[in-house]
Amino acid sequence: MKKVYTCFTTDIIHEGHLNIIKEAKKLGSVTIGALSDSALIRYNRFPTISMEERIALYRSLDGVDQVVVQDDMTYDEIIKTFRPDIVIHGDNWKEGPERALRENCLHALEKYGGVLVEPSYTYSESVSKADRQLKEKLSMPEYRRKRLRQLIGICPVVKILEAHSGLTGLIAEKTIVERKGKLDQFDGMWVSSLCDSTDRGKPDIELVDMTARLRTINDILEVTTKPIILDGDTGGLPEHFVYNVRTLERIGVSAVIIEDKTGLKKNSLFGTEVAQTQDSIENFSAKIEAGKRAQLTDDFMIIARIESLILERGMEDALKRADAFRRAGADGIMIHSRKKDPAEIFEFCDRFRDKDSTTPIVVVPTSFNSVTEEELAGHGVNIVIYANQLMRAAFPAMQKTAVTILENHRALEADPDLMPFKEIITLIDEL
Ligand code: SPV
Ligand code: MG
Repeated sequence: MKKVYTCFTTDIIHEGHLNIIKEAKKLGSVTIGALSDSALIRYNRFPTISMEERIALYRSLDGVDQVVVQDDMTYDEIIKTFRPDIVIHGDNWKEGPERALRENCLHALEKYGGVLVEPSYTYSESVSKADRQLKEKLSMPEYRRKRLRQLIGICPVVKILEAHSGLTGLIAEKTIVERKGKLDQFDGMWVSSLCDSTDRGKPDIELVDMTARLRTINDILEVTTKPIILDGDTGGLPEHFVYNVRTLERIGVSAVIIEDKTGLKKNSLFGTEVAQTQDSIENFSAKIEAGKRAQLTDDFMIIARIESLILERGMEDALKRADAFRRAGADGIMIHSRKKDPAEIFEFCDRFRDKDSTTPIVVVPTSFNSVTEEELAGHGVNIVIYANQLMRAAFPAMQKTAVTILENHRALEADPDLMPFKEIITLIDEL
């Protein structure tokens, strides 16, 4: 009896999976690899059921002889240990970033003469419906909201990209790259006050009110499934903040980050060039406490952002505040800096981690952008937010196009820089 192996990355079994098992069964005894959570979220989507439930689900299928765990999305390790005679996979992985996994699999099989069999991928109404149902489930508030905490538990570093519209949300949701033979994608979205304001042509001074911010969030919620972190500015009055916590929690936002400033807030990247007032430890702690009391689920996170380094109040002040805000109930600490060199961020993280090994640390490497996610994780950082790069990419591109059309009295010269609309709309799901 030949050993036939396939890897499943799904929470829902549809016709396509059953077809793979049917084809596999014709060739020998069938083993299914259940991809681990950490590999699954980089490769595909966040699981809606646990690893144990996925294993039980695959085991219950007719024709399956055994289920094993595949720890990594690449195949070399599992192939080396399990030595299947045949690996079976739908032919859809011949295209796009998944090609790298196929090559890795072929290479591992080649070493001992194993064979890859690739039946045609099943494209059908029921397969696409199952896919839509899974996405729908992932986008529901009760699933989406808790996902940030789950990701912190699974990933060495959670990667968040700024989104300020449905379209930028789709970019954060769907962009997948192949790097060093593995696939990678963002884990969630940051709704930045700077970009949400800029997109409306307004300054980042808490002028765009919560009603407008909620409209942006809703546009993103409508078309995505990944978790959202809201930049909540100062959180406003504690009496208002508590209502906003409830609203955000209800609609499925995972976290709000509020910064310890008061009065007229200006963007942190201005630093001390503009007048900005830091809130007192007592006031800001009281705001965090009020927010935590208002919260009804265990999922939602209120993250305290410390502006001491931005405002040049020193490391000791930053650490003292981190300790106080944590004691007030903050679920995480964001430390911000506008230095090019990440040294002060590293020092803060190391010293904070000496005393507290668990509270999540969040950073926004806009100024200290040469630092890698791996380096930050090495200093205990849990969440990295790319806070404004999409907006900064779009603005000069749009401006250049406007200039080119004006200069030429026609659009032809701008065309080489433009994406055909046909390509843009491939990002947009149709029902
Ligand atoms: C934002 O994105 O609005 C932020 C981060 O608050 S920063 O602009 O770096 O202050
Ligand atoms: Mg902001």
